[in-house]
Amino acid sequence: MPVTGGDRDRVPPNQAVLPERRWPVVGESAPRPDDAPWTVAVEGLVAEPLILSLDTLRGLGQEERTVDIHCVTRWSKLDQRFAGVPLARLLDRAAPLPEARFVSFRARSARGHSTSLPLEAVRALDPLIAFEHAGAPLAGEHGGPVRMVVPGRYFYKSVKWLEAIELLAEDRLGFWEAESGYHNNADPWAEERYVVRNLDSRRVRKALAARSLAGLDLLGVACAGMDLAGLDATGATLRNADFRRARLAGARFDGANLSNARLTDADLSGASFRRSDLEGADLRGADLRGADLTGASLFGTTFFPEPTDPPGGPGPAAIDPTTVLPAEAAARLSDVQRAALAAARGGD
Ligand SMILES: Nc1nc2c(c(=O)[nH]1)N[C@H]1C(S)=C(S)[C@@H](COP(=O)(O)O)O[C@H]1N2
Ligand SMILES: [Mo]
Repeated sequence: MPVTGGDRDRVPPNQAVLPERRWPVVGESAPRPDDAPWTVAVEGLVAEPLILSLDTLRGLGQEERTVDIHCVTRWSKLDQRFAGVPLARLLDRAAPLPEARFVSFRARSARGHSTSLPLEAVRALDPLIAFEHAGAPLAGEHGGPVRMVVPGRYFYKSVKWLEAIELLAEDRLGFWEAESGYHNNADPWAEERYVVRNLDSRRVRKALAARSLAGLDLLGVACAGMDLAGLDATGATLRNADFRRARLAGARFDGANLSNARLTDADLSGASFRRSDLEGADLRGADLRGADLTGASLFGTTFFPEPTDPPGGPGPAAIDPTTVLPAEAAARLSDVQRAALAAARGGD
């Protein structure tokens, strides 16, 4: 999707705008099967706890909002039209107690999915309890009948299938924040994607010197420009790692988690990525000749420049007939990436 000059300022760093008709389903894709009528509760530190049917909730008065959504896996959609009830209206009714400082949003989902925000941020961001998108009821996979839409934060702060809103004195980390190290503040303009663990930097340096990261959990490890040819990173957790321009010829990343890792302009010739997670990873300009991506998860992976890239960025990855990239893996790529891949390989 070409982005005009004015729109570019509306796309946070390292996000790409999806074509209008594409809206990926991220995370859970259906609510918990449950015969009970759908209600939304406001509970915890409030003067007036509420349990509302969806009709009652709608009756509080719906508004339309145009919101830009930004997923942590690097896609954005601008100007999305949602309709629903401003959360502020519900909070006014429930009357949070003075000690309430956080809001936890819980989903009617099998794993009890949740996320949280400081009450102050909720007041500033003015989220919507949404029933409609683009003039139609929200699709079930996108959180219908009712979801949160929180502008100004990565989309993981917007729970699908809203069931309860709980006011708390202390924060309670949400599902992705607790399980997957997603950043609790989630500001896309500050790229608050993942929490970088407090690494024991000596241990990391030793592991890198020995070129063995196998099985280690090194969120956000910084390896830009390093010579790590032959690295063994089998089964390592390397989300958000920075391997830009690194020399990684013959490296083994089998079964590793490299989601959102930066591998631009890296030498990955002969490297092995079998069954690795490369979701949201950036491989533009990387040398992938002789690399093996069998069974890799490539949702949102970038190998080729996108029309939305600023000028002067990395070029296309070097992919040739010696690159093993089976059709099942390529099927998860975006249309733009898949077309460029087919062209690079002479149309297969
Ligand atoms: N209940 C529930 N809500 C959720 C999630 C989830 O897994 N379960 N994933 C979050 C994430 S990471 C994103 S990007 C958006 C995705 O919404 P979509 O599937 O409508 O694109 O929902 C958020 N809300
Ligand atoms: Mo997300």
